[in-house]
Amino acid sequence: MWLKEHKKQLIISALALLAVVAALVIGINIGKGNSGTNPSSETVADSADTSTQENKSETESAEEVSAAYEIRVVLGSSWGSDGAYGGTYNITFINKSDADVKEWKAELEVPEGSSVTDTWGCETDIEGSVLTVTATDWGAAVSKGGQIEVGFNMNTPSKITPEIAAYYVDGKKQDGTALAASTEETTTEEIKPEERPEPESGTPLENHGALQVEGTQLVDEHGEAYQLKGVSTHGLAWFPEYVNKDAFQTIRDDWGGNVIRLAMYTDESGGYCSGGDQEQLKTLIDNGVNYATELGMYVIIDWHILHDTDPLINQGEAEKFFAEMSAKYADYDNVLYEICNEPNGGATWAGNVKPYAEDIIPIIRKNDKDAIIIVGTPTWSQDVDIVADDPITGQSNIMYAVHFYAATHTDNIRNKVTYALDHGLPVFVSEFSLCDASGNGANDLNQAEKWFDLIDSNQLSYCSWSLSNKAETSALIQSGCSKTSGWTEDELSETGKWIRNQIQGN
Ligand code: DCB
Repeated sequence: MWLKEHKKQLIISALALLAVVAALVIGINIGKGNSGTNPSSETVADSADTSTQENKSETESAEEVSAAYEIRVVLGSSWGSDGAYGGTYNITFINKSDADVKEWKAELEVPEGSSVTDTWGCETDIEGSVLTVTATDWGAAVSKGGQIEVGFNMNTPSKITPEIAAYYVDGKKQDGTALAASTEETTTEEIKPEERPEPESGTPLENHGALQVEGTQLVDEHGEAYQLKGVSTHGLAWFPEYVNKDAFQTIRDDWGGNVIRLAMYTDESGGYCSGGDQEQLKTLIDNGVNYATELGMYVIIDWHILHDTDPLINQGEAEKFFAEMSAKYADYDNVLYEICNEPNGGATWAGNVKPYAEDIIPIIRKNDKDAIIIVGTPTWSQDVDIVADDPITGQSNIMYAVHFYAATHTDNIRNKVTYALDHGLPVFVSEFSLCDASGNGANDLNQAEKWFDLIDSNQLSYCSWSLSNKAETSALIQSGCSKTSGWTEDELSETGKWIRNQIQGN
């Protein structure tokens, strides 16, 4: 009985083995048919072979892919509490392959009800619990061996670091995401002062050289994103004493600043076009540029329109002024030009500011081919959204001013900035303070924090109004202090202390 069963099993096994061998032989034959001449088997063989090839190349590229690209999601600073978290998320895409990447996107798992508030270098879309992050503008292309960091601010019901569910490179879904994706969390609180990197040796200018605009980002001579952080003088005619080398050095060495803005009013009393001593004003600018240059700092020459509302009103003087300045400082890598501080009143972008800029920019470019030129925007340099829909074309290294006074300008102006950045407009916060739009009144530090979340997450450059001891909230120096450099913390105003802290990165 047992033997009989055993025999039966043996026969079955033998038959199975035969079947396998037969299948293999057929398989080989089909394979052969591909390279052979039998037309009837060719179609079968072709498709069999193609699918094998496809499978093979898919497996191969999957292996290659997990080594070829790497994506990391890092939660930077986060805020809020149970029920409503906000966080800054940065996504680094590393191209380890030997081909340039034109575009990439990632799908992240997020809790339902999450919403993205700001983005940089990418666009986002949330459907249910899938957040699609599509790299755009300067974030999209990653040359071989290169890497790029894009990011966004997101509100979530709970504190999370999202997992990457899938990612795509040049339209092709990539495998090995689990391998490639890694998440880590850093919080600003965790970085203790003693763990901060040593300040770089050498001056800002020695280390970063001539600046350029790439996409919406200001970058240094090495192509690295670079943030200018510093202060604006008050009106040069009114507070000339702060244009001194020690003052600038205090801003550089004690505050950690790398830029000074020289504000020259055009139409207020003592203004360049309203009876001011033009030679004296130009000497102050020249001194300021030279001190900044000796200290290896960047310096902005600001044509501070305000009372004159429309830059076209003093256009003739502006043409002469910028022709002269750009000829004088053509070889200075650290000089930036701000051509109209704050258009306001009835000055529109299309009718006034843009035509003015299109007149002045070529005048500067004739002498200085590549300096950064900052163009003011309507409504006291707030309407960067309007400009984003109609930017100046055919020019490089152009940025657009956005100014804010935190106690007056809140979400709606921040939304304009986000809109502008999303639409590829490079913005520069060339003037701001923490108080109201008059430069006085109480500071709104809560709003100021919100502004700095936006500024720092987008690496925007900024200059704080104003380096003076005027008895107004925005003055950085206590009104009772007559020192013009080397201020102790006690000699700074509330604004001064807050801004110094901010520039220092605390
Ligand atoms: C800007 C100007 C700047 C002005 C500050 C604060 O103006 F670019 O020149 O500075 O913001 O208002 C102030 C000084 C005062 C000085 C006065 C001369 O702090 O010491 O006496 O300039 O006029 C803005 C910015 C925004 C708005 C309005 C003004 N706004 N503005 O949104 O309404 O009318 O000056």
